Amino acid sequence: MSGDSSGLASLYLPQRQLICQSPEWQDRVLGLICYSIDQKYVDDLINIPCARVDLPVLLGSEEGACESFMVDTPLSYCENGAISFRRGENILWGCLTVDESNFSSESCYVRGQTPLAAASEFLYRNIFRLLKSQNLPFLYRVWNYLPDINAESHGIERYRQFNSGRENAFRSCHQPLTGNVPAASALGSFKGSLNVSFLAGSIGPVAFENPRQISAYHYPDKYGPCPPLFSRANLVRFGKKLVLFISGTASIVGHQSLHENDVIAQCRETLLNIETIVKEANRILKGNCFDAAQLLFKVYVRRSEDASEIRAEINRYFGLPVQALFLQADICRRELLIEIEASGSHSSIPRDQC
Ligand code: 3EB
Repeated sequence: MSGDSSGLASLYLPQRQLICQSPEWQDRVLGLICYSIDQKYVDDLINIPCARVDLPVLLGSEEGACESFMVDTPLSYCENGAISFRRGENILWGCLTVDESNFSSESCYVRGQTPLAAASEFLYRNIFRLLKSQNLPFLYRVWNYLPDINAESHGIERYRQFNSGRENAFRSCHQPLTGNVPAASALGSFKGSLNVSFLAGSIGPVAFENPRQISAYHYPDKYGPCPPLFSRANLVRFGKKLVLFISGTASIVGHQSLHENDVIAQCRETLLNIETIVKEANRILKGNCFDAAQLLFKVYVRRSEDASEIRAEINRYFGLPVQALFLQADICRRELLIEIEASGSHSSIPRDQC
């Protein structure tokens, strides 16, 4: 999505570039997701919501990096409880962290919830409450980072605990549980707290699915008692642009993980899933609005030593060097070694071409 002069644009920046941004940039940035960024680079970011996520940046110059979300409309900054956010007339970007240890009380256990499930429910309830009060009800895209995602506690994997807390919040806030659910990514971090960033707005998104995969919200219960609530992708109209958000995508066909222990085969399967989602977007829009090779990618790699081979495979697959940020993270199924998210934008005018 980089380089756009209008609408919503996303851009990756190495941490050292954060200190030399113009006042105009500071006025136009909705929010930042900062990966392994040194405190000194965020100290000067005043009134810019900034999610700090402890995932190592790979293949760069061994320094932190961030994703910045830019708009061309006036913004205001606010804090509401645990949430820091910036909003324009039709768009809002926010982030919050929640400390699980605040949810270890008797009352959670009485409700049959683990601390992580209770913290996840609290967090999502706060997001939905904010969106309602801001009159920007549609949640477009969520980035979920939780420590030790594959670890088991209280007899259940932590990712599954997160899923049950998320589902409770969706239910109690009267959100749909299928169909128009947000696009999302969910990754395991190595330290820190449960950390969620989100983009929301006033215009309803068009969520859609990947024909090669069962919708995550219909996964069978062998993957846990509550399914993950996200759509494979969505399309959002913003200003003159149409923005495509592709959720975290992995080597899953139907509901099954494929190519255990083969990171390159997993990478190819993931890219085929992404290409299929892009084709689906173009089919819905009745035009070749999006080209997979031109998207902005974020590549989560379980084993840092796989990163350069993965980068070579992605560039080979598309036949050109793509824009991508590589991060080390745990993926939500133990056998998965890679997850890739992507986004892009398209000038939505003239309407008849799209
Ligand atoms: C998958 O396809 C891989 O729980 O929000 C990808 C994106 C995944 C989002 C989530 C999980 C989530 O099931 C995992």
